Amino acid sequence: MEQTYIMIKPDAVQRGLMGEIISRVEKRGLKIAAMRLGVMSEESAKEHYKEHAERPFFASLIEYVTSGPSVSMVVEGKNSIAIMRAVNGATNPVDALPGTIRGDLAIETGRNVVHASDSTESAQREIAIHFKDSDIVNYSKIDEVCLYE
Ligand code: YYY
Ligand code: MG
Repeated sequence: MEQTYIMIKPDAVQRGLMGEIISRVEKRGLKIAAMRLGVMSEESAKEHYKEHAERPFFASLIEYVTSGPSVSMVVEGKNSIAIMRAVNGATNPVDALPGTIRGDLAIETGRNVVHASDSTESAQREIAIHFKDSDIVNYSKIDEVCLYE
């Protein structure tokens, strides 16, 4: 099954939104295969966001995602990468539709509460930054017989 990397960013942890966000992932039918709360190291944050290294917002982005505890998850399911991008909504919450996490819970791009990998390559790269193979749990959930044709 396809895996994607999800981060509940530090602003969402501070605002008490972990449960709300995890609940949306679960209700959609996706499976959490790994999950950890911790303060992301600067090294991991810079590696994670290296595609943006030359952008003007890079320094503030790294400061933000390392500013306090965040939650890292590996989320699994058919088309989980595209589904979680849609669940999160547009990068700028102004453009994010109601019903999406950012469209319901965020105001500004620099405090947009969640991250989700944008492609298969990104997902594999990001999972490898934040998790060891042995952190990822392979298990079945009873609802899979109802979720999948
Ligand atoms: O993948 P996604 O998070 O939706 O957006 P990206 O374009 O990859 O940007 C990563 C991250 O950088 C974004 O979630 C917030 C921050 N950011 C910013 O602070 N200001 C911008 N103009 C663009 C992105
Ligand atoms: Mg991105």
